[in-house]
Amino acid sequence: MKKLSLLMIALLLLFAIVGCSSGAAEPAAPAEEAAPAEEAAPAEEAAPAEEAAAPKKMEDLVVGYAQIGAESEWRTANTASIQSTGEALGVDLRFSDAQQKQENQLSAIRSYIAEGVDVIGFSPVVETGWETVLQEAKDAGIPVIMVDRRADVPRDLYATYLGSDFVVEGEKAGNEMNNLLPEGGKIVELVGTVGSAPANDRYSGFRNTLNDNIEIIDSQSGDFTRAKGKEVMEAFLKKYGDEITGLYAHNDDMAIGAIQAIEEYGLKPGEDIKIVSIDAVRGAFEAMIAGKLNVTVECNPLLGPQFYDLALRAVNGEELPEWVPSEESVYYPDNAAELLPERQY
Ligand code: GZL
Repeated sequence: MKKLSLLMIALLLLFAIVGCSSGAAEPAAPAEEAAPAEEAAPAEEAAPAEEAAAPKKMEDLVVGYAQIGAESEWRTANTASIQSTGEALGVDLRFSDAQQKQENQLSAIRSYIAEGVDVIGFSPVVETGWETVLQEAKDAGIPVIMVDRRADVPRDLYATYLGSDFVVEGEKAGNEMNNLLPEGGKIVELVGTVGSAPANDRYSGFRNTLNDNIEIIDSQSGDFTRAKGKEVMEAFLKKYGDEITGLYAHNDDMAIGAIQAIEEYGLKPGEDIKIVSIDAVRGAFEAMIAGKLNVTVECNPLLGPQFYDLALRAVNGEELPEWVPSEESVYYPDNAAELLPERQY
């Protein structure tokens, strides 16, 4: 009996020990000794800081170019320079012709922003109305280069302006008119596209240097085209006739149109009416050779090489000068025939 009791007690003790351990939450097994910290793996070599992106090469460039239109020989040469240079350099060029309408240039620039091009080039048809779209380009991180004409916008909205000094061109034209009319005279003026930088600046530059004995009796816009230049000159001749002794045209295309009107009226262009114009396109050289134009002040349209050089530098983060002026000269009839064969536009 005694043995039975002892067995019973042992069994009871055994259950007591086992029961505690089964019902109660397992005591957390003594935390495993944390494995001795592994030799902390050396911190991952910090990934090298983002490799600074390699500078883009010319053949990587995606360029959006919003051209004004095809209003003149000068513009045709300017477009050819932008397109042919881009092709030669292997650039991906997206090019648009706005037909001289600002709304078309604005939508072209917005399409380039949406496409995410690397850089935008454009020749603003007029000086105002560009701040909003250029802010959109800046917000998108796309540098903008103004080519040929400049817009009236804050400096932080464009990388640089590549183009002529139109005031100087006008001043050169005024000096040439003084030389052609030393005794003074009455002249008319064919103004470029209203509101455009070349029209505004050639207008004021001309008046900076014109002698007081020369009177500008009328001034109208011919919108830089031959057709409109002829039309306005016909109206001037109808109104003033042979009172007119000189013509200042803001570009050669309007001068060539005016030459046709003067001949149809019965006067001799270059003799009865002295003519000074600007651009120095091939048509002007041909008119000088024919004795119908007295002077043309050069305005260089061959801006393609400089544009792409500046575009690549802007895309690669270089700070560019506010203005990169183009080099220009003045041409006369005496060597026009000799120079014509080498003229590129
Ligand atoms: C000048 C350019 C002018 C030309 C015109 O840089 O913008 O526009 O003088 C052209 O012939 O149409």
